[in-house]
Amino acid sequence: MATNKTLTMIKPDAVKAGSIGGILAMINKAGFRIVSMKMTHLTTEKAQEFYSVHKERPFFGELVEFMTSGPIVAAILEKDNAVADFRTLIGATNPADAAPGTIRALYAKSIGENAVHGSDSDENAAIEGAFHFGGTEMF
Ligand code: 3AN
Repeated sequence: MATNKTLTMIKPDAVKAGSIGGILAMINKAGFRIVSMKMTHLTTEKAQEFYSVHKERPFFGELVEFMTSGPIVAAILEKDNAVADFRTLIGATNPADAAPGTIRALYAKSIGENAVHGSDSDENAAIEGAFHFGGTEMF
């Protein structure tokens, strides 16, 4: 059964562009409840750990450099069918392919700097939620 939680990060490009408010408004309007949230700045070690599944990919170094280039906003979102519905809301990885009206279509610059992260499975949503939040930070 689909879990009702997913993990998002508003990435350094979108934070730098002043898009935190616009993106959070879209998230709320789409029916997600923000249950945990923080602004943080990933270290190289933490970014490598978060994206370890991609460590053999040619873009891994670039991805880690980008994700540590400035602060991010991490949040756990709750909604029925959260993982799939949030992937629909953010759009395709490459903003050039993202459906009109999606967060990446509106806010992302490129496949590498694509404004937001969304968990790709219920299992990863749980792992990624625990990566960013613990104890009293989780509701
Ligand atoms: P998504 O974020 O849509 O789940 P993944 O999991 O394939 O996409 O990729 C994780 C992250 O790696 C992307 N959000 C993006 O920042 C980066 N990335 C993916 N593909 C590329 C690429 N071809 N070149 C540069 N960065 C990439």
